[in-house]
Amino acid sequence: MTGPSIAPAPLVEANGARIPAIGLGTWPMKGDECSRAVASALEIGYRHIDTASMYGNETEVGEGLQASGLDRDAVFVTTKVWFEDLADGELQKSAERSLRKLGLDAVDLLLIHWPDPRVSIAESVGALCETKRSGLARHIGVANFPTRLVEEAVAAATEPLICNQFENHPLLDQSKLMAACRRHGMATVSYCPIGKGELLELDVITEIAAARGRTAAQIVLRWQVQQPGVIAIPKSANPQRQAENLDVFGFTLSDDEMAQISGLARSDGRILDPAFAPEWD
Ligand code: 1BO
Repeated sequence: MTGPSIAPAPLVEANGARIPAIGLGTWPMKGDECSRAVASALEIGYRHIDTASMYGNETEVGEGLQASGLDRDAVFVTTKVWFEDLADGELQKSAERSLRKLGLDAVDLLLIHWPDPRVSIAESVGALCETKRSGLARHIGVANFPTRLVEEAVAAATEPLICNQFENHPLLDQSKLMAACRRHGMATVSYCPIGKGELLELDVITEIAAARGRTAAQIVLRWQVQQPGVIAIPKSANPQRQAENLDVFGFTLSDDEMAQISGLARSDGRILDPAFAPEWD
């Protein structure tokens, strides 16, 4: 492997962890498309890959990691436990299955993918903490937890929770949830970070992009990572798009541009709201 073509993303510090501010999201990639996407992202300069047991692509993520030839410690790997596996004992088994598929001894970050009201936070977070103590995961955190459940999870945790991963983009106001995570020293990881295609066609975005000679997606990703403690995991299988998505650290948006982009939030901005989702903020 030659050196990366784009400088790796800066690290975000959160409760003892250091996480690259841009990662490759792998949902819903599968099969060869996924292993090739992971390998090309790592070649370009990504050092953070996000998967989940539910995505059905952990084996291919592992193949991409292997193909990169990078040292294990050079790449931050996240996986997640599906909400049907949160009982004590089941959660730990899910983590072990994920490690076998990924071909790793430990993941850098293990997340509860969605809360499940049928399993108490004390039980699921207790089991999650156990995976850290037993060495299956170097760090732990949650995903799709609204503020109320973040507070419960932090109170129940005996190991630091380093992040909450949730849908976050300019069309959805997540300021309350982000503030709660920051109060607890947690990073926030934005999935669907560039929202729907429609966002990239709004005048606010296209005008800033034209003025700065950047793509619309780069403007939105820059808005993400310019906020304290925010990490974004855009998905792309296209090497050129992957490179653009990582190349967002060589310019800064003004306070006015940041405010204009935040001002795009609207009440119907949420993209992903499955039947099993919790009551959102
Ligand atoms: C239902 C899976 C959402 C992305 O993690």
